[in-house]
Amino acid sequence: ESLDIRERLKRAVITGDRENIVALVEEALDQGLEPLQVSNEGLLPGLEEVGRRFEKNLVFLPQVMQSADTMQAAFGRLKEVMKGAPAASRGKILMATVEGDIHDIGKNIVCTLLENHGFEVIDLGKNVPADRIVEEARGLGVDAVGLSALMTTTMTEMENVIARLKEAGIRTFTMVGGAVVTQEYADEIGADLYARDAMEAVARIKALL
Ligand code: HCB
Repeated sequence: ESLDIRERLKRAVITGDRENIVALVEEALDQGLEPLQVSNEGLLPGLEEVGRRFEKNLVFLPQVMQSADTMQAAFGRLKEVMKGAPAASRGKILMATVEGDIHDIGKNIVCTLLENHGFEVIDLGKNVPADRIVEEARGLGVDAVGLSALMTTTMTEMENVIARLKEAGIRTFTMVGGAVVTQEYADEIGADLYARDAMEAVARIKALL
């Protein structure tokens, strides 16, 4: 294969080549790419292309799922490599994809990067009811709650969660993100932070805590 490893990673995500993705990730790391480069220059462009093809009806849901699976496998490996975060915690962050939404690839990346920068992350997963988020935020005494939503139909649930946290008198910062979310929307629903991507999430949380 003479193709650049980034291009091969991208293609593997597009075709949903779960079998070979971990080997490709290792090859990229062996070539000296940083884990974030593997993600940002190989894997994510692949998933973006899948998203474009899905919008144009060129690929269908099973293929998107296969690509998503491939991404998750790749991230499983990257996460291992990125381990070794500083021992002292910079703060406790609760993360969740809101109720009704099962998109979690982006949230998982945010979790990994936060951990990598020394934050303690409690990941509640996807499709998490507001009740549970409020309960856990209260019980754990977290510094920030990061919410993720990828659909216009579910981003409104973030507004609900933020309102519920306030009602419950829980003093914590709130962060929102996910493909459809914008700074304007974050302001509108009273979120303290908006992050366009995982890097920005880390930078903004660091600036706040
Ligand atoms: Co899905 N899906 N999907 N999908 N899907 C989208 C999101 C659409 C935009 C595709 C489209 O139609 N154009 C669309 C939503 C349209 C809309 O509302 N505007 C859509 C739809 C409609 C659906 C279904 C309803 C399809 C159906 O069943 N007919 C269904 C919904 C199921 C449900 O949730 N109830 C569905 C299902 C799926 C899967 C399961 C096949 C799969 C998800 C697998 C998984 O996540 N485990 C999937 C995928 C993969 C996508 C696309 C192709 C990619 C999403 C993704 O992972 N992007 C997406 C197309 C697109 O987004 N253009 C499509 C990559 C990540 C890294 O980006 O934005 O999530 P991100 O995260 C970034 C960033 O936003 C930020 O940091 C991350 C890293 O930099 N960030 C945060 C994210 N969360 C944050 C939280 C914070 O607090 C701070 C920062």
